Amino acid sequence: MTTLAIDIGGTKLAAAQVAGQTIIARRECPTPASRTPRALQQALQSLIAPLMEEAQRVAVASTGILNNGILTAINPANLGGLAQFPLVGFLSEITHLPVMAINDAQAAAWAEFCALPTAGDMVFLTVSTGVGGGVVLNGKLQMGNGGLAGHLGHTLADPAGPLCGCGRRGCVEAIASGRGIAAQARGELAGLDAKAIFSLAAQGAIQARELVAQSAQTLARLIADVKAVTDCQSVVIGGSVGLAEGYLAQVANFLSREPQVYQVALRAAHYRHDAGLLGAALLAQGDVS
Ligand code: ADP
Ligand code: BMX
Ligand code: ZN
Repeated sequence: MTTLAIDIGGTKLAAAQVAGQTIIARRECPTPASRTPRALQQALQSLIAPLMEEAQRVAVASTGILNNGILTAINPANLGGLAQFPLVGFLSEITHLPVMAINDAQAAAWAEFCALPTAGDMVFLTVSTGVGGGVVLNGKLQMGNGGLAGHLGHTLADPAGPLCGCGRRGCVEAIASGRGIAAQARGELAGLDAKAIFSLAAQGAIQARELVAQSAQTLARLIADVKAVTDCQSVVIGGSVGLAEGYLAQVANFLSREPQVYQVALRAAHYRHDAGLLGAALLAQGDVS
């Protein structure tokens, strides 16, 4: 008996067969960009088909806000313009299994808390297509009344900064995320994605290094704010930008320049790129730690 775990991100869809805390099989494909749900439905259907055997339940970690099984984007640009999708209804229909779904960063926060439950209050931040967050206080994952809790990427970093897809100006996400980094690239870097910009930064390209540093500095300021709000004992970083070589060290360096009261233990996600998948599975299985 396994849990079919699905992670819907702004860049990639991942699915896995999970037994206990172990991933037995895993598949991945790009997230389709379309304002209509059809493309996402088709991509999900073909992604999960080979993993359905023996599945007892479905657990989804998805970018966006999950409320009553409906996926709503706070930043529709991260889902190819798709703003609303009946996620749980669709997956129940095609799998005939019980389906639970929560926000991707909230799910990842739960997995990371379970990996180190003695670490105390914890905040997870994913720096990926967007910037997402999940908060675990007193051993409880905070989801909020309508699923919005932990959306730390949409706190203000710079009132004069770039417009965010959520409608606000200068959100952390608009500056620090993979999409945000790419959108700010100019000249010879224009049109490149964050992965390519990170490679050029590693080769010493000045603008690329500045974009990466600006992201890391923005994240460090967010972490200081998070410490002030939650007094958490640790902050865990995930996502492909967050886990990129050298990124966490830059964040730690910028954070160390803030006053002592804002200092907090920083670590990379124990489950790396699978934290969302595992967190959703653990929540669906009812595992507490
Ligand atoms: P998702 O947002 O779908 O969960 P990821 O966590 O992989 O997916 O984040 C996607 C973002 O990370 C994209 O902006 C991509 O360009 C960037 N990215 C992917 N790999 C790397 C890498 N090795 N270094 C830096 N950025 C990366
Ligand atoms: C956005 C928002 C969050 C999500 C975060 C990280 C949407 C579609 N998503 O802030 O709900 O947790 O991105 O998502 O509004 P990812 O795609 O980068 O993993
Ligand atoms: Zn925003």
